[in-house]
Amino acid sequence: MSLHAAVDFGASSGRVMLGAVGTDHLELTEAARFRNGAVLVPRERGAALYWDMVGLWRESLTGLQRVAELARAAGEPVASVGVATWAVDYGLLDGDGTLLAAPRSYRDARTDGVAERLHQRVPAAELYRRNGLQHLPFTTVYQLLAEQEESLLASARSLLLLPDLVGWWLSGHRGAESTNVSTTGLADVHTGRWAPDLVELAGIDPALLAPEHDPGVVLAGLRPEVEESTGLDGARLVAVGSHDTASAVVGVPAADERFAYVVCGTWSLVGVELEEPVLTEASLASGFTNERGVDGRIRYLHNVMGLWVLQGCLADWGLDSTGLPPLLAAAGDLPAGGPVIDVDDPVFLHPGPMVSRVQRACEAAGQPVPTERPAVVRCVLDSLAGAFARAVEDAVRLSGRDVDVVHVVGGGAQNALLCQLTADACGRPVLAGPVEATALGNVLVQARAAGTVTGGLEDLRALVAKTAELVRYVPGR
Ligand code: LFR
Repeated sequence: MSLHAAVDFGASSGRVMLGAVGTDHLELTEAARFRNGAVLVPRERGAALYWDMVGLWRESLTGLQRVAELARAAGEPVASVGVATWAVDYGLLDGDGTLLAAPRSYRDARTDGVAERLHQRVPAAELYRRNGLQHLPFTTVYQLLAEQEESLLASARSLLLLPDLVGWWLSGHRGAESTNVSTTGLADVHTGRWAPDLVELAGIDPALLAPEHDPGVVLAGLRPEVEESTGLDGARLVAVGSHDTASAVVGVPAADERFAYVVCGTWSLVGVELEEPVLTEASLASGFTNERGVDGRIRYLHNVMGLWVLQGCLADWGLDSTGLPPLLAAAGDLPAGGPVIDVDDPVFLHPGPMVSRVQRACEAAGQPVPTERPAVVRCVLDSLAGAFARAVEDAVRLSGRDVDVVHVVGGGAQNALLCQLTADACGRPVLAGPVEATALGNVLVQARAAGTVTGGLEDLRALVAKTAELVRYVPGR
């Protein structure tokens, strides 16, 4: 048995977990949970949307301190720490390693129109063949093009993706983990390594980028000051699937390869796992991405706007997630066949009032406009379930991979109405759970690096399947 700490930042909440892993044992204990969200900060040229990275760092240290206490109580040392966050965003550092500014959020409006301008120079189909990514306006390559308009790049000597930034703060190791590198648009889809031609296209000095490494590598010990403040003596930083979705896909309790997944959080990432990328025109047209998974697998998936839309509605009503259960109960009592919207429409991407955007989308589509809260919730969930089903069907059609079951992992696995609607829309059984798939994938890769568990992703997933509580939803119930 070995103990590992998982630092896991999501766009709306973060957590630090203690994982205990053995050949027949997999258990998480929550050491800290905290809210997260991008914040608008005024500037002369209009506000910009930032992540409070320093605040997240403070929460990580507090969480790691608690991890050390829990481990001491269990009488076992913590062998290692792994970090995962959302993808594409980065911090810029000067030559001294000082973070030059709070990292910008991918939802910032600075990338509006940037991709379209680049595609006039380099056709989207050509980029797709090189980097394998669906068109999302906020992919790092487009953010860097927008960054050229700002003053920060001139002083930057280093660019670190967010989990690598936290890793650098923890250990002093400067690197770039390959699952997250694959989301930047700057990497070769076949190798997962920085592609010089794509880096040039982004207009940045290649020297800003850190050397790539794969998940499972032991990177470094912790900085003495981090050891001292957390009490994590002797723990090492281990590379995990630092893109949260990559770790979550490791944590999917699939029995064999005939599965689709919905990693359902602020975003919902819907797809299959493949050995080789799919780079056809049809794949590009359907908005499918080829991101790198742990062990060199391909996460062939589509980004569905996800619970972000629901979270935005709750925020409009002044509610947090505790206000959701009664709304879900009422929404579940409404008949099927109500209004649906295209949740992938970029109008939903930026922060701001959400209910009115949902209502306008219904109106524009010539559908009944939901006014009562349960009707709005039902409209959002029906729309998400429909989008999940389309993405599963597309993934099957475009990749040729047959799928017997749809695994829903992440926070959305707790939403019974969404899971049932998803099973109904997909016409396939849904297996829901675990909620903390990202943290599980994180600690499992660390435990494998420590030698506590062995084997491929199938073996790691078998351990999740054996230890997690899963709920099965059958279509048409
Ligand atoms: C999910 C996620 C998605 C990525 C989006 C933006 O948390 O990492 O996979 O497309 O956030 O980074």
